[in-house]
Amino acid sequence: PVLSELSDGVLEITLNRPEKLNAFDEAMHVGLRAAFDRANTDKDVHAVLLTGAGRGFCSGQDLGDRDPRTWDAPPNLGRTLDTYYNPLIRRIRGLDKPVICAVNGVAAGAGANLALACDIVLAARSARFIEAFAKIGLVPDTGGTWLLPHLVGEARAKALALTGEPVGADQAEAWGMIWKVVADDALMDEARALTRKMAGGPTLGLGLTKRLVQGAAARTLDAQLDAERDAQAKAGRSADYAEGVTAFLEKRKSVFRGK
Ligand code: LHQ
Repeated sequence: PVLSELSDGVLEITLNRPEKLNAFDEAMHVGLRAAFDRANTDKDVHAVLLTGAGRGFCSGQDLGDRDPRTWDAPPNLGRTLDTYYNPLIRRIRGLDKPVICAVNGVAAGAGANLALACDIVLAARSARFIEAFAKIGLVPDTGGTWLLPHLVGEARAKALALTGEPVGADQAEAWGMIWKVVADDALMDEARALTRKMAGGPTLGLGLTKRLVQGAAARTLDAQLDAERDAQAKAGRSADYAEGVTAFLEKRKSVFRGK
């Protein structure tokens, strides 16, 4: 239920259960985990593009997996989060390479928060984001209660989470919930071009940049200045820094090697 393909430094990962709008079942979790593990360990991967097959991006947990009409006792959803969703979000945020998300259609529940956890989110104009959890008596998970207030502020975060009202792609862009809306038929071309560009970038510096921005919320300005100093010291020793400056001085395009 997960396809992945490597070309030009880009690992393109496609959620592939289109008949269920790419709802998460166990096999999809296992496949997605394996794809992100490869993104982490394979030196040929310099950026990741995550998208969904068919008309949806991801509809969250497969609600058919646990049918309350047939269970003997309620399931332990905390364990499901510990086993599957939380490690997935940690993998994405902890990956020292850019993760671009192309939201091709509806992103609901854990599927919405999976998209929001990625580094750069593009969405088709027809896509929508739905914090569907309240409709079934659950709380937003998969990072939603942290990501939403950081992205759109507490007022919108609470209203979205409490009502489960859909947010269209244009609204999401206007609120700063995502990076950019793209016409439906241009989404994949634009997302691939952006991810290829990221893959051809100074990977070490980009990874350090991602970590700095993510870490900022938990630090004071003073501590962040120190973190920038430490990261810049590393970036300053990279081959790509020397190449970037040399290319500038030689008035040519830089050729980064990702280290
Ligand atoms: C689905 C699903 C789906 C199964 C569409 N499951 N089949 C974490 C820990 C552990 C457990 C609990 O949850 C979590 C986190 C979560 O993610 S909770 C939130 C789970 N997701 C939802 O509540 C969303 C449920 N889906 C919907 O509300 C709608 O399907 C949306 C708004 C996503 C799309 O609506 P439509 O565009 O009208 O499409 P549709 O409803 O007709 O869906 C197409 C098919 O996909 C349909 O199957 P069918 O056989 O009738 O054609 C749906 O049953 C199926 N599907 N989502 N999550």
